[in-house]
Amino acid sequence: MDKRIALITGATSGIGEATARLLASDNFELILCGRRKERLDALKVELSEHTEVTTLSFDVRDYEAVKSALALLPTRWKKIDVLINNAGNAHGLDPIHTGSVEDWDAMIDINVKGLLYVSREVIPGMTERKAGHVINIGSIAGKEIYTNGNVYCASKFAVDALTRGMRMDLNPFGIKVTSINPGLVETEFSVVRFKGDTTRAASIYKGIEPLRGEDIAEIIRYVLAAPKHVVLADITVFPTAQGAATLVNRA
Ligand code: NDP
Ligand code: 8X3
Repeated sequence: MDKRIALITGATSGIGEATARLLASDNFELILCGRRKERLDALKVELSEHTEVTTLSFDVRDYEAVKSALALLPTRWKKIDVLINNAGNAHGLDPIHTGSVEDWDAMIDINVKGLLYVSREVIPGMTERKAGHVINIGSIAGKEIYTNGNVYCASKFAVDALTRGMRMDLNPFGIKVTSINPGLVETEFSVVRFKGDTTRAASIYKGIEPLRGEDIAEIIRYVLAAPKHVVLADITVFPTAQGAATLVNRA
């Protein structure tokens, strides 16, 4: 069977990086994206032992950069079978009346507009070929709202709406659309949310065994292995210690 081409945004860390590692050993060639070029280069060297890898370094907030990076892909890489919209982060955890406008812009621009920009450049190839699979990484924050989660939750509720909209719009083309909505996954996520405060970041996972990027990668592998007539539409996944966005059973 021909290898499928998967484009992963946010492949420099966490869920995206773990997914790149896992898919490299499956039947996939990889387009790895992120801003940190040195990490992309290192991952390319590592994974090239298993499969063909190319990298694209751009900021998903910059539509012109997204457009030109994808336009400059060599023809053989343009037939993208799987788009994994994973790039995203929370910035801050503040009440609505004191939140930072800069943080709000980052979350809306990266998690919502960035996902749209990449999708706009990749999906037309899929509709033309009448084939493809889009996997959007949402969050439990796109299903439930928690105190001080306000704008991050809004951005992930938007991802949920966009995923459902995509599934409808792309239905005539036989394109699969999946959303995966994790609870607590220990990655660089909380370090970014708390602006480098590693102690506060670690406290989020204290007394529990959180999910790891690898757990989400395994789910992505499973989703991609489904037969042609099967699509896993919407998956929510928690660590066993978590019962809802804010219900965590700590030791
Ligand atoms: P990480 O911080 O470990 O990874 C985030 C990734 O997104 C990095 O590769 C980063 O790459 C990329 N990224 C961030 N901003 C931009 C940007 N402006 N342009 C391009 N790429 C960007 O976090 P996770 O792996 O945990 O997060 C991945 C996804 O999972 C996110 O959408 C997050 O919202 C979601 N999620 C995470 C959960 C968790 O608990 N960790 C739970 C539920 C959902 P670089 O900095 O190199 O650009
Ligand atoms: C990340 C999970 O609970 O921090 O999306 O919002 S949470």
